[in-house]
Amino acid sequence: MSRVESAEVLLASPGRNFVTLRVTTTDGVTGLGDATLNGRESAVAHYLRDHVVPLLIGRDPARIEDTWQYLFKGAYWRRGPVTMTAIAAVDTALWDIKGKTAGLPLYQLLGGRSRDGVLVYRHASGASVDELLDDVARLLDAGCLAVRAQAQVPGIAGTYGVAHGGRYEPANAALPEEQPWSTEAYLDFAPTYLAQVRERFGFGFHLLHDVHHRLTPIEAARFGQAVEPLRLFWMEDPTPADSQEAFELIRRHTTTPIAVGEALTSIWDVQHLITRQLIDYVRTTVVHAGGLTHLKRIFDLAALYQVRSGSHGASDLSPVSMAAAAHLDTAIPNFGIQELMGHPPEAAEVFHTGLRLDGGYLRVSEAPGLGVEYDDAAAARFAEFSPKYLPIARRLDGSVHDW
Ligand code: CS2
Ligand code: MG
Repeated sequence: MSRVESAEVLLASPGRNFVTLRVTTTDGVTGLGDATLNGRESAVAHYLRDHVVPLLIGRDPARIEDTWQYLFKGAYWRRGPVTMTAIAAVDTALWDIKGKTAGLPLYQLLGGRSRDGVLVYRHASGASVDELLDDVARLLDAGCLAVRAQAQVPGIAGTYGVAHGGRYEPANAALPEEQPWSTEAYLDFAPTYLAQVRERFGFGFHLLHDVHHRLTPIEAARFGQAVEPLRLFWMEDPTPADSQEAFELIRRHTTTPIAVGEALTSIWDVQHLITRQLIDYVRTTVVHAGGLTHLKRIFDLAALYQVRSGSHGASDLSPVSMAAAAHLDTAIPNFGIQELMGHPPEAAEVFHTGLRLDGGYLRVSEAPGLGVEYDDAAAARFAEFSPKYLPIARRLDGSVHDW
């Protein structure tokens, strides 16, 4: 019987930091899992090397559910991003191995195709409204069907999601950069530029916006009301989800759809949000919410309450995650939309994926498993790996705010 022979934690920085787990079986089959936790990469790398890899050696790679339970319940300490990212990496690698062993692309093992393509949304942003409008035009011209729009709030350097020099990478500093933030300025400004996007380009595409945890529930309710005529596909993370009940207040005031979950790591973190129908899209991901096994469990719960998936797909989720997400998105009945921020070009040298963007849809390859190859020679060219931090937001009075 096949056994896990080795598991390697691979660090590479092709344009940004990525942590990858590669599991190899005694039959010589390899599986890949993304283990990247933006700004805390080495914590997961150490967790895997010190506490998980030794437990994997000699295990039956086919026992995916059992391995998940073993790592989750066996840790005693529950949940949390480091643990759940480490478990996710193992889980994804084992699914990859199962697909390769069966000779089937992963979506086939997850129930088969529910759709031809995976609707994705791309990012448009600008340091000014004119720049944002040009960026939206660029994406719509390229055939994009869903666009997230973010513009710099005048005078507020801490505005989330604005690309500088054509690229947006949230974790880019050796120590956290501190940026000023004004909720008042954002609340006055954001609805006006979203309105300009609709005025210029109409309603024939999906428009999304990420609030990035910056508002209180009542502020979020006000924002949701203000943008109702613009018919957003969603407002994302309107308030931090540390309290799931907080969304009851927002829901009472606005019909703007809500998406939450990119920073949440387990089914229990979204249980109330889903079962009370406080959100419309759940943004948990393969890499941070315990892998395909656990994410499918979350999406199955969501399906009972007419909540759809809308997985996080920022550049800090590696191409391995994007491939795994696209397979799950292809298979589940209650798929909503998939974020596709894209990666620095160097990442494609290390991760060869068969993913294809076709107009506004992402299509998975028919290669067995995830369909991703890790190029060790290319990774060696990007071996320099140093900690990078996300910024920190401070209100104008100097106190720390949610970034
Ligand atoms: C985000 C991310 O893509 C998104 O919606 O909110 O940019 C997020 O800030 C990063 O993934 C944090 O690592
Ligand atoms: Mg977000």
